[in-house]
Amino acid sequence: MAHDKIKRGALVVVEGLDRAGKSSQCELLYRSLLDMNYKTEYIRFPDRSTPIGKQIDSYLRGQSQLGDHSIHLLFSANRWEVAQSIQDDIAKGITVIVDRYSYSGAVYSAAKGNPNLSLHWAWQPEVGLPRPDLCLFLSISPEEAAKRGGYGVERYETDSMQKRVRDLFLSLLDLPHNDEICVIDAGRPVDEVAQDILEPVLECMKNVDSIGSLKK
Ligand code: T5A
Ligand code: NA
Repeated sequence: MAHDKIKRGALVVVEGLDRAGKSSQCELLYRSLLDMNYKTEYIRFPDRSTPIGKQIDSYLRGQSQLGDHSIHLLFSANRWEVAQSIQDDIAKGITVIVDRYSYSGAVYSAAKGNPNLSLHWAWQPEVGLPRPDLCLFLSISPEEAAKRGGYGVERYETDSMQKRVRDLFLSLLDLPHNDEICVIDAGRPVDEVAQDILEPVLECMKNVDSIGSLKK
């Protein structure tokens, strides 16, 4: 008797600007999928718990200094640390929800304005990581973001940096090979945004085939 092949889980990434509500929506999506009896996991980047993650955390808090290229490669290494376990979980049928991924990685570093750190350069260490089946981009206007409270004390939480990050994110969305990106209007109440997210995720979970990797 032939055994049914286990249907693999989906890799679902949630991206967007600071305060767009990524972590809130990841949490809600995670609970909704569990309630529907799907095997699900929720991870986030940076993962501040690993030795590399601790260096990133210290840098973001302004407690240590690192060159733009070095910190960039640490953010990427922090994803490579779990790349295999993401692949393994997906193969076991677990849908993995990821709070920020390679898109944040490339955009934030390129937004620093270092002439030797272009968006193209910033993308290269991401090449080969598991390719998301779906990337939900939570879009929010600067006015809506401002209503959600002031920026904290972490590096990158300044108006000028956020404006450059927004422009670079928008330029990534225009790239033709980024067809897995779904733009969500995140400037609405939490529950409305959550409803809009669930449908494309369930659709994506039905249609997964072999897992790809991020391309140049
Ligand atoms: N970074 C990250 C890099 O430079 N390179 C990388 O490779 C990666 C992965 C830390 C920094 O690191 C940079 C990007 C960041 O600058 P982080 O730890 O993900 O990254 O950042 P956080 O500060 O945790 O997350 P954000 O500020 O981006 O916030 P979220 O997750 O988008 O928003 P959330 O859900 O925490 O909500 C923010 C506030 O808004 C409210 C919430 O209650 C909360 O108070 N809110 C809403 N209010 C009204 N309506 C809604 N719909 C709301 N949704 C949430
Ligand atoms: Na967050």
